[in-house]
Amino acid sequence: MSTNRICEMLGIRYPVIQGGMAWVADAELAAAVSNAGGLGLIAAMNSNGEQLKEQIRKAKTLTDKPFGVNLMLMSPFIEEAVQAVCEEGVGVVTTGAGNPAKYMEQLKGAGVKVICVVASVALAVMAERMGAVAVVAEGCESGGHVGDTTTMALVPQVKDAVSIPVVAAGGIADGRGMAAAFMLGAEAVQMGTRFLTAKECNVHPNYKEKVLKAKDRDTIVTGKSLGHPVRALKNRMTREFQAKEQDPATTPEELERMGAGALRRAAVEGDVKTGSCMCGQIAGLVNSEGTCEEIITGICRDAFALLGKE
Ligand code: TUI
Repeated sequence: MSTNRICEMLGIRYPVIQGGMAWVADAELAAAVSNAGGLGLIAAMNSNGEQLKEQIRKAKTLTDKPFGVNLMLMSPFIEEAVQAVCEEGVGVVTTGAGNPAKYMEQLKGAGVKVICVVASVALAVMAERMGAVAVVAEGCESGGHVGDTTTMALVPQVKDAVSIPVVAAGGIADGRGMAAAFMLGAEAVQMGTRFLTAKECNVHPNYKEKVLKAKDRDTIVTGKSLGHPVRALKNRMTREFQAKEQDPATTPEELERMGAGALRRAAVEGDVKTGSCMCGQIAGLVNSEGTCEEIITGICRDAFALLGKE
């Protein structure tokens, strides 16, 4: 298997990073991805400092391989999460849903490698200047909080704008997608939706089943009017949210209230009708469960065969 800058800097075997899925990516998923040779991530999103430390310690008991934490910059607990990551000696973080400028010095000072998830060339350039070791160029095919540029258009433009390695995300779930990403200049891929259906993923079974059954046009982006567009599977929640969003009488506060707790409702409680089942457009291609090891080795084998690499 050929290696590259991402594998070398992160100490991983395969250039595959797991998406930092809020309410989904726990210590067990992160450890399973890392044990399979990728980079597993614990989502800090919903955890305060103590809860995050617990997950980090748990992951350390489940794997001796490198793993990281995803910092969701809109989290109410972001300061505590950054502190916890520094104190626990986590080797790498990915940051998303904002500009991590405020936390860069603290993280770098504690020896944490920072990989910024970006949806634009401008933020990628800023990330490199701030000392990020890599960027994840995340296209709007992704699930969850999205920008508005596709992976196909974003990855090569980010690649040309920075010298640090680029990781492609959004719409990738098999060897063809990974090979295409490499042709666009990426040195690794980040996948969320593919790992949502992993055997080791503890998302509620109702949510997993909905992703496995989804077809190509089953996702929708809502929340643009609030400034944080989110891609999720169409259901009663997205229909009602969309109707409210189009109604001029609706206040932003009303929409925020509708959105609050919706991801937890789907991912933890399994309410896939009134909850938010965030997932990417590639869900239509994801039709079977598999272990993290099967997912990672299968995708890399197919991608490297297509690319003519060992
Ligand atoms: O962050 C993500 N994906 C996410 S976060 C999330 S949790 C959530 N729940 C409810 C509402 C909103 C979020 C679910 N999925 N991906 C990384 C990502 N970052 N995508 C887009 C961006 C982004 C967008 C704007 C990064 C920076 C940015 O602006 C930066 C600036 O200049 O302030």
